[in-house]
Amino acid sequence: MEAALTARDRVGIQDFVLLDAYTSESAFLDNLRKRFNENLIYTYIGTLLVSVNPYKELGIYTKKQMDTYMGVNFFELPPHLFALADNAYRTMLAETNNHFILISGESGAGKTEASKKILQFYAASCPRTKLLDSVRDRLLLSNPVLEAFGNAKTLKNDNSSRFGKYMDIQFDHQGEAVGGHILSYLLEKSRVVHQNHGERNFHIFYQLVEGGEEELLRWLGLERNPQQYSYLVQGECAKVSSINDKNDWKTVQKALSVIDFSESDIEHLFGIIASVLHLGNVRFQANTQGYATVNSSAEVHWLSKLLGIRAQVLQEGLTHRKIEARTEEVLSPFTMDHALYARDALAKAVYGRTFTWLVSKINESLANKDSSRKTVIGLLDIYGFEVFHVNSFEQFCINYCNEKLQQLFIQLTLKSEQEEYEMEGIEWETVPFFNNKIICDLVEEKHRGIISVLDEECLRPGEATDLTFLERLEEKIGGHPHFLTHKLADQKTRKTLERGDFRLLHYAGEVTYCVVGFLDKNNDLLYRNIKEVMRLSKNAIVKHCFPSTEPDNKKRPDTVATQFKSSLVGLTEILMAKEPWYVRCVKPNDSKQPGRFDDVLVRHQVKYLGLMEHLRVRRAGFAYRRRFEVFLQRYKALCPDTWPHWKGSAAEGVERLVRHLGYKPDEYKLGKTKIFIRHPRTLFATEDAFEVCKHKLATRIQAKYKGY
Ligand code: AD9
Ligand code: MG
Repeated sequence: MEAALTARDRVGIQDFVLLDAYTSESAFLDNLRKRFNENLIYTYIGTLLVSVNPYKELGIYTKKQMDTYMGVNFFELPPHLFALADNAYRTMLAETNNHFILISGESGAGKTEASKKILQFYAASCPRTKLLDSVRDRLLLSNPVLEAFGNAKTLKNDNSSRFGKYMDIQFDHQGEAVGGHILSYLLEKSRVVHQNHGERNFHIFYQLVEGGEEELLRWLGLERNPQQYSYLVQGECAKVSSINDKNDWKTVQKALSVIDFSESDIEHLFGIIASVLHLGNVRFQANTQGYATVNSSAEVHWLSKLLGIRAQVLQEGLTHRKIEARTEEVLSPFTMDHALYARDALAKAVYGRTFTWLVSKINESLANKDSSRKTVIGLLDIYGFEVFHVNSFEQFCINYCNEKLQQLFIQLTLKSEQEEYEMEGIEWETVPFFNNKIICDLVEEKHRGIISVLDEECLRPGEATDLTFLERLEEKIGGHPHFLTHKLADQKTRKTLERGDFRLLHYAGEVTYCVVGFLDKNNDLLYRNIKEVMRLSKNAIVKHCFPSTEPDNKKRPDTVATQFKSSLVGLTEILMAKEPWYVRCVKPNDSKQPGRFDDVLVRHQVKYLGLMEHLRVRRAGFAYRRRFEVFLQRYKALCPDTWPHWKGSAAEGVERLVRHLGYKPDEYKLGKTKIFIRHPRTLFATEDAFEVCKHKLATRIQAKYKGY
């Protein structure tokens, strides 16, 4: 007994629900720390998995580990990501419904790693046929490709996701992975042309320059030195010790060939990457009238070759815009500033559209041609909440996205769960929680939300500036408790805010945003004539990305923030139609170090992730619930009163059934339409009894027919 206690003391408790001092945040933290120090990074709150980033390889994701967790009841083995993945998978098969796994946490907390491990688990675990091995490989290899093009080193994470990703893994009725589909969300394009100090551009650029074969580089006109390229050196950290660009290049090459990219696709794809680098090195010179002319013949030569567009046409496109004079269109020359702006806008557009093309190409390769019914498990891995020294439009979008996911989590767990108890007439003492809907509304509400105000300012070209946007915000939402500016702040707080800043009190903490660039980035303007120039390209991908059917600038497309907002509404709808599973990732320290557990940092995350509230609801609530009809139908064979037919109401049938099974009064509650079961172990016992019963029945039927 003593030995057992010591062990428990050392490794903590596997499921917070079983923690004695469950209401204390300190006890929660102690348990998490204890486990972390023993390299036990996973802990449950019921079926929710809390994961703490170990920042080191733990050897817990081997094939052997996968086999151990396959098909085993959730609580029978130590907590693991694989247990959650396996449970979702088996529930999907048993109930023929769709599921999703929401992986959340701040930047660097381990979301992307978790999503990759889950995918690997599915690839390894489901039944294998030779034919479908290729689907499996493609699903797995889509990751390194998308990471190369969509991830980058930031100050928070050396492999930070700069796009949101939702991936459906499709399974047939036998549980075989038969296809997939990826949705991507708002790529941080501005990184292509600008990186903050200590950050890099997207990995693919460095991979190509460091790892590309001599012949390829010669063909692309590139030198094997990132320092040569203005788009690669602004962060002054082209080399990162944790990243091996050369090896990653090889992985991406292999992946591209497995995912059905043809030789010519690959040629065109790297033609584009090289073009972006050349474009970044294009310099301008002012002519006698002060207008910009291109002063980079070598770069233009390579751009012309790689894009298949005549040099003169390119130069004209880079230095002029078409404007409409009364009856005709005339070319208006750019000033120097304008030319640099237009060049960067083109680089961002080409890269951003190529990324979209890449996702659709991967989707073609993952598509399952068979139309028979499939069920899916969706994996959501987005960019985590982030706060830098200076925060801009990109952080605003990323943090807004995190607010939306927190809102979804609240809706699906804390809110709806408690409402359900009330609706079902089950006695319940409400657990209070912070509902971040107020912040979501502040950002997205029609007419008075921040995005609406921003869009309105974007409609006043020439008049509006980033600062007038700030003034409008002060006018419209000045009194909001989660919004603050220099002007609105009290004297003490004012010192922490610049005049061009606004501060949002997010669910995960305060973030001060600098308004510079908000209007431009939201407009994401690309002049019509440069689009027309791109349309002439002989590079098939570029041509595809700039179709002639594209609405021109006269019809205003939605702004970036509005498009993002709509895509998040779409995502929420997709998720709401599925059964949820949660992985909450926690970052143990800010220095990306193994073995360091920073109490203040972790406590803050435990708070804002709503883990204590979740625990309280779970502790007091019921882990499992099913409609009477469904429950009765599944287990009716376990009770002579209800087998084979039950004539009374489903509610009465369930009552008879559970009484026969010996459920204790505190183990379950009967609501108006559903039975609620407090602990999973009660249900597991019933499920085990059902398996035995099924087996007996089958044997009896076999014996009966043997006689004939
Ligand atoms: V961001 O929001 O995309 O910036 P993520 O995705 O949450 O962030 P990521 O999964 O990329 O973080 O993890 C950051 C780094 O932590 C990884 O590159 C690994 O070095 C490290 N990590 C994360 N999870 C694990 C793990 N389970 N085992 C070992 C890990 N190392
Ligand atoms: Mg990530």
